[in-house]
Amino acid sequence: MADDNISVDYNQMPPKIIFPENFNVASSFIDRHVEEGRGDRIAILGEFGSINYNTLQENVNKYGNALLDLGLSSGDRILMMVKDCPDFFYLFWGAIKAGLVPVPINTLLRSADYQFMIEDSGCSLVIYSQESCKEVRSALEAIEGKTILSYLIEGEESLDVLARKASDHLEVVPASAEEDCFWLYSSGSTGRPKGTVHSHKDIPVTCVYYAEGVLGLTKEDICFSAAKLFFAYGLGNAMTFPLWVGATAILSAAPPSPEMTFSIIEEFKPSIYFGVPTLYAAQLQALNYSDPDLASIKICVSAGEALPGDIFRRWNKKTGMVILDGIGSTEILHIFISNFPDDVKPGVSGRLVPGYQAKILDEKGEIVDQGVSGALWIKGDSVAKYYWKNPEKTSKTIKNGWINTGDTYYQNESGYFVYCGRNDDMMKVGGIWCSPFEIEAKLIEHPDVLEAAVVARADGDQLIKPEAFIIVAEGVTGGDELAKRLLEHCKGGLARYKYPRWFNFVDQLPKTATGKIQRFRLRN
Ligand code: 3UK
Repeated sequence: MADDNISVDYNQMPPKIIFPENFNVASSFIDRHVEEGRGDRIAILGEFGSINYNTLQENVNKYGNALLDLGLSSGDRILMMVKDCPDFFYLFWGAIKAGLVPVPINTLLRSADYQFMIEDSGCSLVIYSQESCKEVRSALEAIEGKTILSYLIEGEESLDVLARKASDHLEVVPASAEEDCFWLYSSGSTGRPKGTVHSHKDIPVTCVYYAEGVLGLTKEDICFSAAKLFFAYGLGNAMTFPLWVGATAILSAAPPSPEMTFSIIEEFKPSIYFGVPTLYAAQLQALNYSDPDLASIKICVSAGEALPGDIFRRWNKKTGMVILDGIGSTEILHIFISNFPDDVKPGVSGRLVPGYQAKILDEKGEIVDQGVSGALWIKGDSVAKYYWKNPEKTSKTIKNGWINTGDTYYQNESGYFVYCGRNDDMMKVGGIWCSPFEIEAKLIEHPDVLEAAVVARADGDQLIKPEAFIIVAEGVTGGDELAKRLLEHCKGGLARYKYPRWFNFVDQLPKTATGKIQRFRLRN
C-alpha cells in the first residue's frame, strides 16, 4: 500500500509532494485515514450529528457503487446542485473513487444557468437537493432531444436510497496525478461560465501549500466555512483541507448570516473560521447588540473579494482577532497570495504562498517595476489544466503553466501584493461573481428601459454592490416607483444576489466612438 500513497517532503521549501504513478486522490483523502487507524475520528459535524472516517469511507463506497450501478462509465460528468450536507462528500468522493467526474454547481442559480451547464458539460447525470428542485427540473425540461438522468440526493427515489442498497466495498479506480478529476464552473464578464477542469493532484497541492503551509492546519482542527462547498473556497475550507489532515469539518445547509454563523460557532466550536468580507461586515453590525462566545477560533480567514482595511481593524478591535485576507481563484483552486498568522497587514492581499510564483505584466507583456500596477499572472501546481470545450479561452488565459488571474496588482515597497481591481468589468458581490452585462440584459428586457449600464459601487462598508444607470423609454418617467418595479423584475429572473442596490435615471450614458458603454466613467 505504501508505494501507492502520496508522500510529502516537508524538509524542502516549498514542501515537495511526490505522487505515486497510480494516483487517485480519493485514496489519500478517504481511505488513507481508515488504513492509518484514524477511522474513529470525526470527519463531519453538524445538526445531523457526527460522522467518523469509517462511516465516511463506507458511504463514499456505497455512493460510488450506486453511480456505477446506474451505468455511468469512466470520465462521465455528474453535475451536483447539492447543498452543504454529508451526502455532498459521499457523492463527490464516491464519483472520484469510481473514476467519474463530479462538477459541484452553485445552488443559488436559476434554470437558464443550469440548462447551459447541463448542455455544455455533456453530463450523464444531475444530482440535486430539494431546495434546487424547481430550477433544476425546469432546466432539464427545457433541454430538447435528450433525456438526462437525474435524481434527488435524498428523499424518496433518491440517490441516497440507491446508495443504501449498494455494496460498501469499492476498489479505487486507477488514475494518475495529471488526469482530469473534477470541474468547477467559473464565470466570465461576457460569454458563459467556463468548465474549469482540475486534475487529481490539484487538491493535495492546495492542502500542502495553503492549508498546512499558511494556516498550519492539523488533525486537531475543526473547520467552519461560511462559504458553501460549491465554491472552490468552500470546497477547500470545509472539505478537502480537513480531509487532508484528518481533521473535522462543520457543515450547515443554512444560508450564512451573522446569527447562523454565531450559533454554529457557539455550538460546534470551530478552531478556524472562513468568511467573506460582506459577512464580516454584517457580523460586525450584529456584534453591536449580541455577544456570542467566539473563543474557540484561533484563525479567521477572508477571501472571495478584497477585505477592506477598515473591516479588518473593526473586527480586530471588537473581537481581538486578526483576519487573514488571501486571494484565490477557481482556476488556481485556492489561495495563492495571503496574509500569514505571523505577518498580517490590513488592506493588502499579502505575500505569495510558498509553492506559487507570481509576475505582474504591463500591456506589452513586460514585467513591471516594483510599485507599478499590471496584470497578475500566477504559476503553480494547482492551476487548472484547461477550460472545457474552450481552446481559445484556454490558450489566452493559461500559457506555459502561467495563468492570467484577470486582476490588477502591484507589489509595494515591502513586497506585499496590493489589489487594484479587475482588468474586466466583473464584480464580486458577497464573494460571488456578478456580471454587469447579465444585469444590464435583464434590465433592458423591461419595456420601460431603453438603455442600461451597471457598474460596481462601494457601500458604506467599502464593499462592492451593483449600481444601475438607466435611460427610460419614451413617455416613461424615472423615479422611485419605476426603481421598485425594476427591482422586482431583476429579482424575478436573476440569481438572488444579482440586483442593483441603487438606480439612477439619466439622459445619456458615456460611450466610446464605437458605441461601447464606458463603465469606468460611471464609477465614482
Ligand atoms: C477575486 C479577490 C481581492 C479576484 C476563491 C479563495 O474567489 C475565489 O475564486 P473565484 O473564481 O474568483 C476569483 C477572483 O475573485 N478575489 C478573490 N479573493 C480576493 N480579490 N482580494 C481577495 N482576497 O478577482 C480573483 O481573481 O470565485 C477564493 C479560494 C478559492 C477561490 N476560488
